[in-house]
Amino acid sequence: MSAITNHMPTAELQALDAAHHMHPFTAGNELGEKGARVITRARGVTLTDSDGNEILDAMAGLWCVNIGYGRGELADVAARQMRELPYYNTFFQTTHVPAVALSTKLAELAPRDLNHVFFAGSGSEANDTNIRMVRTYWAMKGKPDKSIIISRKNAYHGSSVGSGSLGGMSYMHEQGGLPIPDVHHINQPHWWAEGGDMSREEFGLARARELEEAIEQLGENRVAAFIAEPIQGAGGVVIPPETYWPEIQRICDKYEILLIADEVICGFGRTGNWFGSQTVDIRPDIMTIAKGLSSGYAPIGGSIVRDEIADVIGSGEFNHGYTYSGHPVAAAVALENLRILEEEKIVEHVRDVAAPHLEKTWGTLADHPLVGEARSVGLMGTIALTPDSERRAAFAGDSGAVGYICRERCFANNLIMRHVGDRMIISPPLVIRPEEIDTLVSRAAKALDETYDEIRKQGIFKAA
Ligand code: PXG
Repeated sequence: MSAITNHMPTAELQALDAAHHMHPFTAGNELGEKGARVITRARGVTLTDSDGNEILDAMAGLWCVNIGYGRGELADVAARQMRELPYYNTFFQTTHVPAVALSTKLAELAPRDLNHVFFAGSGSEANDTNIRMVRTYWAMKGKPDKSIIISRKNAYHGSSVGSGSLGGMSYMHEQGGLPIPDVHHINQPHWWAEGGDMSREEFGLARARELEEAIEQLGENRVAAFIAEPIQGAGGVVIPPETYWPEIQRICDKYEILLIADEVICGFGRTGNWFGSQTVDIRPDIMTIAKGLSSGYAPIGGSIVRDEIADVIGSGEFNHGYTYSGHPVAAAVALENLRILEEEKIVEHVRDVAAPHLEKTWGTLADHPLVGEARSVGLMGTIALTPDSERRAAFAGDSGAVGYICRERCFANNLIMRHVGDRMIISPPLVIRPEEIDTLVSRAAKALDETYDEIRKQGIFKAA
């Protein structure tokens, strides 16, 4: 059976979409005026839209389609599982085969004594679990005052009330009464934008030490945990200086603060190891997972938890869970995804083939007159657009105006690349081949040329 290809004309779909479908992070009036891009099919790293355009998806959907599109094995597994047992829950001392198999597999893949999995339906839900779990852990150890979670500005940890509070996006806090109490944000290790005259190394240490200052100021007896992504994704692929993470680990150890690594983007091969924590060499107490866990073929997330924390939490009843925690179809799909990642050596492909090739070719974009830096780790890439790379200057106009133009030029060249402010970012499917990386980089270069021409024409190629 093939996918549904027979659909209404694009304009009709767009009109109905604008009339009835409320989109995340999209201004409603823009939808009405321009219409949404309708994606109908996908294979490998390539999307097809309702007008038949073939687009290279350099974002892997939303950082999640790690094994690429169109893997029929996952569809087969889902159909088989739906026939066998479409749903059962994992509450009140019940379980089912997919949840058993997936938690066992994750315990095997995760480093050290991260051997226990609490399932959720998404990364947001998993981070909400983490908030309640770390606070409950300390309360059960007789330290109920340890409830503050330290996070970072410009972090993204989800969109629910809890996870959105952990996140450091001020424009999200402005809507809906966030953050919840006892969440504290420190600065991010974003040297390009905020490093001033410091070297990368000095700046990395200075930003890590803000954690120590915050703990001392808030009181060690009040702080439960620190949460961070090994490499910030949605914040603009912020690759921290080498000095940052070792110092953070030292501080967490010294004050016995739990370290939560949000692996929702970095996990499952994105950085060239199974987990981003291995790439930056840290020892988290909890890892948040989602996205690449199922390559986005089914919604599933979770928290992978160390033995000691699971023992403490398990010594009583944790009054927490979701109807779809460990959903059998999603779990079976995730398990099949992990089989493919492992058997086809996709993480090794990232580490040994794709990431070195991307680093070399993506790096050449740094020579473009609009680009200040072009960096990548694994298959996460970032470029800073700037009118003056020497000074690492921002543009004079609104932040993000140039990035938006560049994103539109990417679309016009059949490339999906995101902008975060005036930073362009990529996170392609992990199965991308070297020749596809060449296509990606040459389309990006063309989009940069067109952006450069456009902003000079508009007279906005000016430093702040
Ligand atoms: N943690 C991290 C690090 C994420 O990137 C979440 C948690 C939340 O996961 P769910 O499954 O609840 O969405 C995310 C999600 C973007 C973008 O614009 C990024 C995410 C989601 C939507 C958009 O880059 N990341």
